[in-house]
Amino acid sequence: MSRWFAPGRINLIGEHTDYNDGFVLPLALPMGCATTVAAADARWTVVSAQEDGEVVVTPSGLSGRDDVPDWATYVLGALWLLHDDGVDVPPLRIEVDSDVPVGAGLSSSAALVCSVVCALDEQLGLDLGSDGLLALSRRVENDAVGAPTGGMDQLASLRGEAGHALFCDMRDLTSQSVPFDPAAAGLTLLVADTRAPHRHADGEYAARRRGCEQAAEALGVAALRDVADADLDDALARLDDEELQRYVRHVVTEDARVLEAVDVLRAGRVDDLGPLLTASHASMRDDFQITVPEVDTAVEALLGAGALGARMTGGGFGGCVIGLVPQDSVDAAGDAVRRAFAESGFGEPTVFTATAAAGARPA
Ligand code: GAF
Repeated sequence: MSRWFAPGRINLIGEHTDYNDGFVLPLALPMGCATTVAAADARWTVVSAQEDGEVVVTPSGLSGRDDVPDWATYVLGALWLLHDDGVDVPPLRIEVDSDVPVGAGLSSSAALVCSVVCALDEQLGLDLGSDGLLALSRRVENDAVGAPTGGMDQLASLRGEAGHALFCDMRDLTSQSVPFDPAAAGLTLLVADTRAPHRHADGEYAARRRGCEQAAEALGVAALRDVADADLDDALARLDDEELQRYVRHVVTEDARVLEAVDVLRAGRVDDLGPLLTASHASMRDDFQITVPEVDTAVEALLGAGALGARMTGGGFGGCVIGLVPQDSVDAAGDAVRRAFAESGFGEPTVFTATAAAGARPA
């Protein structure tokens, strides 16, 4: 039997830059998914503490993609891909239990997939290593589930380090831990889960990705990461399409903000992160156009209550907002978000504090 835990994540900064071969700066959360894998007789059974019933797959289902509920594809996907790769996957019972809220932009899916992949790696003696675990986790989401995501979430979940953010170069998939200790600067990372229903999030995500790829092609570069911040105006002048111009401006300036954020954290100037977070939000709202009224309201409320900076985190169209808040303003900031939501007629948000925790580990 093997049992692994893998965390959800918050992205501090660097949104929709991962699939543009760019830079991201996420951190692993204390919350996550624990997966237990044990040998079984004849069949493959998947059980979730958060779902009713069991999903049972017979040998034909291992290659034939039986009709299974959506959540179970995040688990069975790893088995299907290993089977396709020629790995002899023996019958197993897989139990998953997660405390990452679904649809909040905190990567419940990466926590689930990465904990399953790590537990399978140990149980089956696959010895995938760090790069192999990342590659298989990404394939589960991209190929088995069919979500065209960019790999940041799995990297953060697998490689996060307590007390650190993870600076990732999404072109070569290298990562470096960068100290992130807001408490030492008298600050708290506050999270407001807007619980806004994701509106068309999947289709809009795919559309942004396609737009970025079109822009890169029009500019004659492999990916938008190859447009230097200093060349942004030239690049924009070479594009006719107003929408693509906005996408390029977001991605190029966001990559530059990630690099600056890494510099300020390495220099121990956590408070200087604030303006970068707020600028990132403005870019997501005005240029990439992936925010919704709930997240904009939460950001304004946090800033109005004294946050040094605030932004939506994750893929967008709902989900969570993060704020860098002085420790003595934490209660007031939470109250401000709840009040603003009540005044706007939105549902009640959930507000909590977050720290940077370790990535996937045996549980
Ligand atoms: C989602 C995706 F899964 C990530 O790959 C990333 O693109 C993110 O949205 C936006 O930065 O979490």
